[in-house]
Amino acid sequence: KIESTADVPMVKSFQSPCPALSPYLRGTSKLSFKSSVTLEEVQKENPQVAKGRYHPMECSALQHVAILIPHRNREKHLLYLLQHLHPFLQRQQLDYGIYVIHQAGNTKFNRAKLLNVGYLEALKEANWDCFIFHDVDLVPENDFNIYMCDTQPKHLVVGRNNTGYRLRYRGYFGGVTALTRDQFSKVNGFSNNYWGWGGEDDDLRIRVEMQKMKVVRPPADVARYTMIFHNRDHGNEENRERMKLLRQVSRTWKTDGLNSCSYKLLSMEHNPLYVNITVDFSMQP
Ligand code: UD2
Ligand code: MN
Repeated sequence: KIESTADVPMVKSFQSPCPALSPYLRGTSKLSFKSSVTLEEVQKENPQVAKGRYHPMECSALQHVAILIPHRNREKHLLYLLQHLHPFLQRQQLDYGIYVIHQAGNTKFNRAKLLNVGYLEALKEANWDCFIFHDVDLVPENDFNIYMCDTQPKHLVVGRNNTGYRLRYRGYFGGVTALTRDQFSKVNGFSNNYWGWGGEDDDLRIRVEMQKMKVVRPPADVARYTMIFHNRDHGNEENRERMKLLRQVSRTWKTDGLNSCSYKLLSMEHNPLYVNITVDFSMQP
């Protein structure tokens, strides 16, 4: 009988935490998009990814990060993004999972509500620390733009190619943002009431500021993205209600958000490179 186990490590396979800055980072890379790329090719390039998830072998990652991508009818953009994002996140030594939240049917697109669904569903299968809310058409150019959460909500897009890499306006919070599980739940997530293009990102910023949190951004030379060219999608026409909605946030945020997000989950498929969540919002007003 062993009297004392004090000197015996409890877990044999204990790994030390990954370094604060990954040794695999390269800085800026020249992005190229090959229109002939196929899902099979991207899968072959990423044999270490299974069911959309990856974790470093050499150390224990500092955060568990879920990447949430709202999607409908942008298959090619999704392929380009997966092709670039998987190696990018692996160079950052993250424990991550990619979720694509697909809106079924032809009802008006609702980016914010899709992201609420992604948050709620992803937390049902893993204990994520950090959520990255990510447009399908934005590809990060510099891997020093770290996909981890901060002590404050983080906006990862300072600039992009088609706007001269400059911040579009003060308070701009669109494109790609990173909030911890607690930061996002504190603001009750996104509003569910923005149908069509625009406003939902400003609404989230207002929620963040109302909780006395402050948006932080990486340096401009790091927070750079290429937006794959596109026109406005059918079913995502400009939301003319958005200014009105934005004036009401202080009255509505408590009852409109994660706690009121109703949807019909049609399927949840674990593909090799991402988890695909398909939802139906058509019964919504
Ligand atoms: C800007 C913001 C975006 C959002 C939007 C207003 C930037 C870089 N991005 O994007 O975050 O606030 O304005 O709503 O400032 N989508 C589909 N299928 C569709 C429609 C949209 O998949 O039919 C998804 C897709 O992930 C896309 C995102 O929604 O990237 C935003 O839509 P967009 O790219 O048409 O809007 P954009 O570029 O003006
Ligand atoms: Mn876009």
